[in-house]
Order: sequence, then structure tokens, then C-alpha cells
Amino acid sequence: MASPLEDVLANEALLKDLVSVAKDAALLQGVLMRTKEEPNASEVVSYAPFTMFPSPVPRPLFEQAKQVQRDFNLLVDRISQDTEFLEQALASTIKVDDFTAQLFKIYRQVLQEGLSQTIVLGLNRSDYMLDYGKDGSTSLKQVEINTIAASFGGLASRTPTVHRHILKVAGKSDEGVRIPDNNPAKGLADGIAKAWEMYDSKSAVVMFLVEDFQMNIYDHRFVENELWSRNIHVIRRTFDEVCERGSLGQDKRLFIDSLEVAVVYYRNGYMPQNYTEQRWEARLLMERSRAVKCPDISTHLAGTKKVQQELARPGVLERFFPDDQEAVVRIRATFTGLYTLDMGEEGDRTVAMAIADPDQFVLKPQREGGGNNIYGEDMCKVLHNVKESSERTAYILMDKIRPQPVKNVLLRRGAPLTPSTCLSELGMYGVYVRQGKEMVLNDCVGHLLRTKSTEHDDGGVAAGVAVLDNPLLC
Ligand code: GSH
Repeated sequence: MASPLEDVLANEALLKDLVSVAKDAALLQGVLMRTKEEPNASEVVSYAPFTMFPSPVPRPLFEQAKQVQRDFNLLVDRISQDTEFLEQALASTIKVDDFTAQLFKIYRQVLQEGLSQTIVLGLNRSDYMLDYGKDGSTSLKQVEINTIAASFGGLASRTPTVHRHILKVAGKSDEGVRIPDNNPAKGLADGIAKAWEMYDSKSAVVMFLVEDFQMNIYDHRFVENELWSRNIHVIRRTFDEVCERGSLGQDKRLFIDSLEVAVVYYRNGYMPQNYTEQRWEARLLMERSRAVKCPDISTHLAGTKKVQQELARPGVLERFFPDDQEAVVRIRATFTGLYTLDMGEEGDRTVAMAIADPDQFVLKPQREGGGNNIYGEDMCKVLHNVKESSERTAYILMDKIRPQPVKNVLLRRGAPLTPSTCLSELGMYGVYVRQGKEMVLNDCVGHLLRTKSTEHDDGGVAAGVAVLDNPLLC
């Protein structure tokens, strides 16, 4: 796609001048990350990787993504309450995928014990690419929905100011108005604050469940500080700290270091390597507790790839929206082809189809955190190896979405200054709070545009592949 900033991108001398303007603007706005060398110290930090310029996004597709977010919030929330559906959808996956099986074990245990909390808090991000059709049309296609640790809402709240400043210095101030305002940090905090308020204990805290290595801490801090500004006490604890010092008190209230926890906000716990046997115990402890979990175990499961694939089957969305055909149509319009690899004829057809034309598809395991998908020759190898065994049901197959490449400059610590051919992914942040049967909050609270070089098939910002960006609405 032609960028409206093509003249600037071709001007080498200007780009050189803009590099330090851009990096300093990011530092001044707090678009920061800790370094790999010192992931747990704030003594020396760097800018979070970002693009020099915003990337073009058609306004109607941006609006479509915003509008469908409330439907997705309802969908995720309804799936999380449908035990029969989750059992059926994940039956084949949990036989072969240990991670999903562990999550499912906790889910069953919590169900059996009976839910100890009726307040549900969902903070998610639905990610899309803009598929460029052979007829020249562009359409919004969902990549996935992240129901746990959906990140970068904090930093994304500050990047519009950075890009507007860069455009001004580049002599393109007029373009700045096409960058939409964005404040997911506030919206995510609104959701957490609502759940905290409904928990109804002034002295209880919000606990961010964090990693051992916390490079992305500033992203968290924007949300934390929004909560502190409302006089909500926030603590940060790791799984190991919960293992050592967490306990359940009366009525299954969750305590750590003598503090009662009203809300557990998971920014960790979405990958197998986040867990040890003890940490699984800690996850179970938190899930059994009366604290509001974001996400609770059923909402975590609702975000799996297998569920995403099952939703694309005819009639399944209708199950969740029996009286709202319009929501079904809005959601379905964002789906691309999704195919089962379950044992049986349908799964056999999927294998054959993928091997015959690997470039059209992506093979996805049940993993979060980026960089797990399998493409091309590698996909064929994996499928050849697993096609006769139930191991194949650990994956789903999806049509490859093909956005139009755009030129941009990716600014990353230590990387050379050269314009790259890039692809972008647009995410929308969804926030909802439910108590029992009543939805008390359901909103789209902002967006995230991430851009990566076309050299990489897969991977987000946390995985070190994509960088932060902003839409330039056109
Ligand atoms: N633990 C880190 C944090 O909490 O900031 C990273 C969490 C993470 O990787 N979250 C995924 C995500 O939103 C969803 S499970 N990734 C976006 C990206 O890396 O671009």
C-alpha cells in the first residue's frame, strides 16, 4: 500500500535527523522497556521498539473492529459460562496438549467445588490483520483473541503523542490529526477498578501476577498508576511469592503478606514455561479463592485456538447469540477459514489441503505469547510427522491472512536505520465486568497497532519481533 509519507521515507537526510527526535520523544512520553541485560532494574532503560511513522489503516475497518469488540466481549463471556461447549470443544485437545489439560483440570476442580465469586472481569484484545483480496478489496480478519495478559495497552496510550510530534518535525503536521486518540491504560484500569469496587472491601488490594523477568514493567505501570490515582492499592507478586506466602482465609478470601486480594490480574501464566508443579498449585489457590480473577480459568480457556476454530463451525455462534443475528453477522464477518485437525475424515481433509498448498495456511498450536506458529515447509514436515496420530489435534489450521505491505522504519535498540517492508496487526481492547447474570460494563477501550518486517512470519512485541505503531486513518 502506498504510504502518504512516501516522500519523507525517501528522504535519507531527514530520516537521519528524525531518529533521535523520535527516540527522545518516546523516552519523554514513557514509551519504555527495561533491557534484556537488566530486566529487573530501572537504572538503565531504553525506548520500547516502535515505528518511526504511523501506518495507514482504512478508517471503515478501524471502526468495524471497534464496533465488533462489544460482541466479542459478550461471546468470550458466554463461552466461559458454557461448560458443555468447553468440554466438547476442548475434548480432543486436552488428550494431547498438557498445558491445556492442566488448565482444564483446574477448571473442573473449581466447578466441582462451586464458584466462590460471581464477579467476572474480562480484559482482552482481539487482533486482526487487513486481508488484501485478489479483487483489490481489504477486509478485517481476526488473527486471535487474547483473553489473558493482553499487553501494551499502557504504552499504546502514549505513542500517539510520539508519532504526532515526529510528523510535525517532518513537516507533516496535518497528517497528525489522522492518528486516533488512544487511552487503553485508563479503560483497562476502569474495568479493574469496577471489579475492585464491587468486591466491596476498601482495604483489599489489586494484585498484578507478574513474571520473574519484568522487561515490560512500564506498560503495567501505566495501568497501575491509573489505579493508584483512584486510591486503589496495587501490589505486584510472582507465582513463587504466591506459592510461599499466599493463603486462603475465611470464605476463601485470598491473602498475601497480610493483605487481602480483591482482584488478581494475570500478566503471567499463559505459557507452559511459566509453570512448575508448585506454580500450578498457586494458580489453583488463586482460582479457588474469592478474589476476582482476570481472567478466571474458564475465560482463559475460552481464548484457546481450539475454541476459536470451533466457533467458525456453522451454527456455533448462533448458540451464543440465539436472539441476536446481527451480532452473529458482525462477528462472523471477521472470521477467516479455520479448520479442525481432529481425528476423522474432516481432519484428514485438513491435513491433505494444507500439505497440497502450504503457502495458503498457518498451523497453530494452543500457545500464547507469539512466535509459535508454523509455516510453509516446516508446516508440511510437522503435518507429515503427526498426520496419523492424535498428536495432530494439538493444532488447528487457519487461512493465511495477507495484508498489503507498507514501508516504514522500525526503531529498535541497536538495529540499523533502514526502511523495511512491513505488515501490521490491529488489536482492540475489550473490557467487561459481570456480576452473576448482569453485565455491568461492556466496552471497547482502545487499540494497539503493531508492525513487523515481512521477513518475520510471526511474533509480537514481547517476543522481540513486532514494534509499536499507530494507525494513520485513511
Ligand atoms: N508478560 C508480559 C506482560 O505482561 O507485559 C508479556 C505478556 C504477553 O506476551 N502478552 C501477549 C500479548 O499481548 C498475550 S498472551 N502480546 C503482544 C505482543 O507481544 O505484541
